[in-house]
Amino acid sequence: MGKITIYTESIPNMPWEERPAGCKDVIWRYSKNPIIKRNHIKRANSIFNSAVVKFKDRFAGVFRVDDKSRAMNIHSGFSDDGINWTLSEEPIDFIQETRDPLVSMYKYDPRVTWLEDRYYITWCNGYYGPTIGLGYTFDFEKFYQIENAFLPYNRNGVLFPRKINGKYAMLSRPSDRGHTPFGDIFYSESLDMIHWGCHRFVMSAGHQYSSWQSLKIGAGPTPIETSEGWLLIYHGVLLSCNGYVYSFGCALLDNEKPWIVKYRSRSYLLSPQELYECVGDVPNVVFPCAALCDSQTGRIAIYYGGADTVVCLAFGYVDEIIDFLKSDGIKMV
Ligand code: BMA
Repeated sequence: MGKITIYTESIPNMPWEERPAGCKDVIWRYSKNPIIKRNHIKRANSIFNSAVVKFKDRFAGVFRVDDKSRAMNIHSGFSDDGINWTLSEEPIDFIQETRDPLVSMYKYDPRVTWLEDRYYITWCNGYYGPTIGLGYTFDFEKFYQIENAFLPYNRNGVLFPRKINGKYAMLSRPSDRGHTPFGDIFYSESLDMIHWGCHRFVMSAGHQYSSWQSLKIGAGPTPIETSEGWLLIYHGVLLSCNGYVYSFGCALLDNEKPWIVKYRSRSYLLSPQELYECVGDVPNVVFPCAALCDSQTGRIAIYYGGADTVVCLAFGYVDEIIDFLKSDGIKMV
């Protein structure tokens, strides 16, 4: 494969650890996982599925914190190195920029995307059922909430980091009220970040692809643009006799028509195997919500939740992930 170009910024100080000797996997875990334990702040029952971005010459993020009353909310956080985090003790108090006050019964599974001039946050927002909440911040101090993108029920809303064909673009996963036993990824467009339409089917779950993604799938981190297409990391769920198993893999989407899938994983990139992924409030879950990528070296650091309890890190190289997709993955077009 020729050298691929990655259309993101360079983050020379992003967290990194070389592939361990003898490891043949495409991505590998950080040796000091988990980076955030469940009791990292006083009120937390668990801290997991969280989103991290470069912020000035440091890092900032939005973290899923389920508190000791088991309320689900999101908190801001800062870090010098992307590994050691200081999290706000209080949930984010959004300034409402909606037409009238918008009830938010819970918030979870945030994603953060730098787009044009600000950091947008999408999350699963409780509005008479789960849907996609939207907000933004310039500084991770003040946060503004705008209208929900969709009607309930929807989850796993992830923005693309640039307009595509002149429109904001989002992936999401229509679902239902509960622990949805189905789920495919769709694409939607908006001129103003408020009204979303032109919905297009992107990809479905199914045994025909492979078992780890047979029950449902959902977009993970903000897609990473490369000369080969958008690199999308997504989670997939297998229903075993012991319940759901969450792994993650990747896909390549067409640059200008991202509803066209070029390749998708046959084998997963990561599945729950370490203790902190197999044991926790929900066993057997790895759930990615963010990735940092250095365009110069092609290094990627994937932030994922372990067992709905802790925050973890895994590393890899974008060109190796794309090679893996092309050699082991399923060619879709
Ligand atoms: C999904 C979401 C995730 C969670 C996963 C496993 O439906 O609720 O937040 O990590 O289930 O429990």
